[in-house]
Amino acid sequence: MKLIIATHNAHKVEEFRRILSPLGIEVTTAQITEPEETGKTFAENAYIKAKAASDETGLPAVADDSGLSVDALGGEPGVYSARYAEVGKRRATVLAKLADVPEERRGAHFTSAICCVFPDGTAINAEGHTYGKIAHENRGENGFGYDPIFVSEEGAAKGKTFAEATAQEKDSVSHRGRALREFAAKLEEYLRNKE
Ligand code: ITT
Repeated sequence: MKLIIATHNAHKVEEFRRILSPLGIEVTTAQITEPEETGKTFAENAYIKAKAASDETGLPAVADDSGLSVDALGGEPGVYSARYAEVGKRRATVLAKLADVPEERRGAHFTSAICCVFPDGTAINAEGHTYGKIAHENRGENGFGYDPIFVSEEGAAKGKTFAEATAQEKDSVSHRGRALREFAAKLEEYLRNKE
């Protein structure tokens, strides 16, 4: 199965390929107009991006809307993760806001909402979460976005920031890994029932 991936974030493309190609799903990029993300939830924004891309290309399209929710900030930056402070200052902004917050109140989680829209309007949705804590400083060189300040509490990545974890360790517990594996199972079922 081949799907257009509706994203302008090259790191997401890399993660989609890493996670989906072993499951038999190929994603290809296309020049797609970036729609305004007016949704109030990750799921709404994922649908907006996938629908716009499917309408524009006439092909099945899949999108991810994701973000970091910090407990001590009432869930911020959440759906505004990509627009929280200026480029290059987002992690520093979170670290500064948590400067006086003790270890036990530094909890946070990532969410990834996946939506795939087909030209006939059918939509398949999946969502994944992963839990951890906000570090006191940036750690690690891998990954992207908030990865260097997110210390995982789960599985193979436990105790490491997502930027210290290997790609395989991150994917095994990450919000996007979980959402994409759920999506792959739903897609397989949808295609089987269509036959
Ligand atoms: P598209 O909308 O084009 O897909 P985007 O980067 O703008 O790209 P989002 O609107 O979904 O995507 O914003 C998600 C932001 O949340 C992203 O830019 C990162 O800052 C952060 N984020 C999401 N997943 C992440 C991950 O796995 N590791 C680190 N940061 C992540």
